[in-house]
Amino acid sequence: YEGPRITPTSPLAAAPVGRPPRTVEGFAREFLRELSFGEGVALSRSSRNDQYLALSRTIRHYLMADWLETARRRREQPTKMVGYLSAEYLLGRQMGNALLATDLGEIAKEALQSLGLDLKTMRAQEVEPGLGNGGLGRLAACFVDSLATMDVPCIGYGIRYEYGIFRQTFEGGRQVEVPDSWLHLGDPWGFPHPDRAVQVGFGGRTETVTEDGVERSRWIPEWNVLGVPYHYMVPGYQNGVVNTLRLWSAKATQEFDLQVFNSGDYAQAVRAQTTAENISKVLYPEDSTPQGRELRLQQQYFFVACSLKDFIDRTLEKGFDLHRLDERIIFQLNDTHPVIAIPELMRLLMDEHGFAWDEAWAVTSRCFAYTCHTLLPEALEVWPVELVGRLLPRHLEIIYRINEEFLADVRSQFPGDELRVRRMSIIQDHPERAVRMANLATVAGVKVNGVAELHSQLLRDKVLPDFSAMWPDKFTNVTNGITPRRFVRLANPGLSQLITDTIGVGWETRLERLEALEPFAEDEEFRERFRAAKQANKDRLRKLLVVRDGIEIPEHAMIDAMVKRLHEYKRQTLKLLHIVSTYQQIIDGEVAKDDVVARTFVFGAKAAPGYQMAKEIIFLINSVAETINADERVQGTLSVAFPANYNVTLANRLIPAADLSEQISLAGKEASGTGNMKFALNGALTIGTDDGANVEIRERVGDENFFLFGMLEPQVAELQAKGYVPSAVYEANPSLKKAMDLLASGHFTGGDRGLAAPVVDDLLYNDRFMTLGDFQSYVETQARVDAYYQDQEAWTRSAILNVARCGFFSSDRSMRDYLRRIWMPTH
Ligand code: 8GP
Repeated sequence: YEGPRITPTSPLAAAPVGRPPRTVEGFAREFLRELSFGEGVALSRSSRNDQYLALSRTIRHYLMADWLETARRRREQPTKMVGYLSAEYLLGRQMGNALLATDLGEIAKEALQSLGLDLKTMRAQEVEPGLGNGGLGRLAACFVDSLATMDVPCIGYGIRYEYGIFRQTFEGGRQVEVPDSWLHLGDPWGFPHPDRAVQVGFGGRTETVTEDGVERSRWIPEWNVLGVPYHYMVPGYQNGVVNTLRLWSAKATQEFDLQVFNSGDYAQAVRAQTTAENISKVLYPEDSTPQGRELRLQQQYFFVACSLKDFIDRTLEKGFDLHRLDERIIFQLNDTHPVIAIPELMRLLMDEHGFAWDEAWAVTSRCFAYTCHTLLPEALEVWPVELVGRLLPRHLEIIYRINEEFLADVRSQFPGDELRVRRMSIIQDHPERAVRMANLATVAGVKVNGVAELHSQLLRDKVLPDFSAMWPDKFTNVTNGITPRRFVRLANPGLSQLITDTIGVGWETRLERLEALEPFAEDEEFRERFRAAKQANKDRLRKLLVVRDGIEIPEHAMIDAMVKRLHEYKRQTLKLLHIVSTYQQIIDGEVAKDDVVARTFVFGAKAAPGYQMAKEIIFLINSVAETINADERVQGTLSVAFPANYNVTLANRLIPAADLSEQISLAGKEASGTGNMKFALNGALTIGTDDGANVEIRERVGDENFFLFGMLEPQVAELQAKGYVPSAVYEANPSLKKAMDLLASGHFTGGDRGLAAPVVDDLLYNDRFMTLGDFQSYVETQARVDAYYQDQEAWTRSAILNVARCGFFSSDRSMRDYLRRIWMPTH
């Protein structure tokens, strides 16, 4: 070795890996080195998975120096950080994103080619980490991407579930869930740090002790688990910044094992281990519904306890005065799942750092902010007092005290208003005594935000009206956004190239620059290229669906896509009724097949395993798909594709290919939606209700470039109050009646009427989300869609304007809003 002498303080020791060479040859060499030294195989003997793992590690090397450097910079100049607390991160595949962030795509491709390998094949080997359910989890992934890209100090805290969201398969048209063992073939993007494990207690009791003449409560937990952190890189977009996502994995403590082992009960020892490790075993596959299971509360407490300890003991500089904690951190609570962090911080400050109650509360009430993601009252988490007391007795005491002091404030501000006190209490009495997590978050949070303008308004007026009356300034809005890196640049290379050719580089981090595309909507040649990019995306999708699902779709039909979790409020059934109605009109000769615009309806949707009605709807969609696709009378005009297991990877292929985006929830029910933004930014037109972020999309793209239909939220509320009778709507509307009757007739279910009945009967006699009430408006608007689509120049013009005018929906802008309105308002 000829270089300088290495000492513990030399720069080489701070970042011993240096930077691998950014050349094709250098990359190939790094890769081969990883293959032999990392995987222990020669290229000639390596499997595809060996190659995938070695390639991932090679790409990692290129990020490593930046990661260490970012961490060093943040340590040496500590500033206020964002601690994003989220039980879900729906990350999607990592490799493509890492290649984009490092700008190594071309180099990697050529290097692999020189070795006779193919980058695409390699990328396809990756199992996406599906550590989230849907929009809420994907939003967290977009936010950490944006924060890294903007060089904002952030740690994303969450859970490293061993099994993510289930893999969906269909058997006889019905959803069957298969475990998602995403770690099976290795986790090349995760860095385990078992040495930095932290211990978390559960159960037991509290006792009162007197210390220095002061009475204090103390928690004596009954059992403990270890939280082992796994670090994942969060690279900014080509800016040399790499932030950290810290996901916790549960492990049994040694002491616990030993105790039981020593008692001679081997089987019991192994069971104990299982109990502990079950905590991070599996993601709850629920979306917009609470899942009141003990294990879920364990998960929630487990990851926030690990995270707070990690921040206070490891991340914060030694000796920092915890009275000023809010100068170093703001914990953003992604929905109510991490809200138990509030009493946990109180406990840490009082029981472990000797703070008095008032001191601890002064700090705690400055360190948290809360984002609500729903409008469905049944989706607001409540935890039975009995359960909280059994699992977290000290926290229950703290919650009671917070509530006591809070209610005293309410009484002094609203004397004599005991009904209000009962509504606002953190503890509910009926139907069972339980902790209302949203109330706790609102009481303790510096800010409470909704995720789109309309949602934030309804949150103030309908979900938490008493709180907004008491603290009007606490409530704010931050409209959601999506990362343009993954959802435009990576997902849509054709359109991205066209944009760069037209307006130059840099739009990926300054998405409002897309505005510069606007004049090109009038440029015929540009429109032609725009259409060509869309057609190329459709071709890619068509090929993928054949290989992935054995589904064939026609080459030139309009792609009409509805992809999102299956939920009644989202109204996949409304889409289904439109399809059935169109089909019925053709087969009954009411319209000529050739007069109908050819469409491929694409669905993607997982149902929560316990959500029976959602599963019935999936079955019915598949039944309709099978019948229509086999019916010669509509061949070439109507087809329905429902690829199983819609996930981030499929979204990246499907969204860029779509012409029409279906955002058809009942007004006032979809908090925001983010798929709506992804579609618009990829040049699909939206047919949508006046709901969630649709409202803001329409405001920006203009009425002429958006197909609005359906009741507005106040009309929904009015009809609800008046009494909504779906069967009367059915009776009064002949085309609706025909579609419903056909659906009920057994035509799509092999003659068995019973199979369609659960869905049909619910629509007729219940229809909580007024599907039938919006049917007429929907089909009329779909007729306008058809007419407009026939004028391809006009359609393309509108599609271009959608892209040009939706720069606002970058998650970078969301992050700027959070920074200004919530995290660092004084900056
Ligand atoms: C979702 C909303 O349904 C969706 O409109 C929004 O775009 C997304 O969050 C991101 O903000 N909400 C949920 O998934 C949700 O509320 N889940 C928790 C209640 C369990």
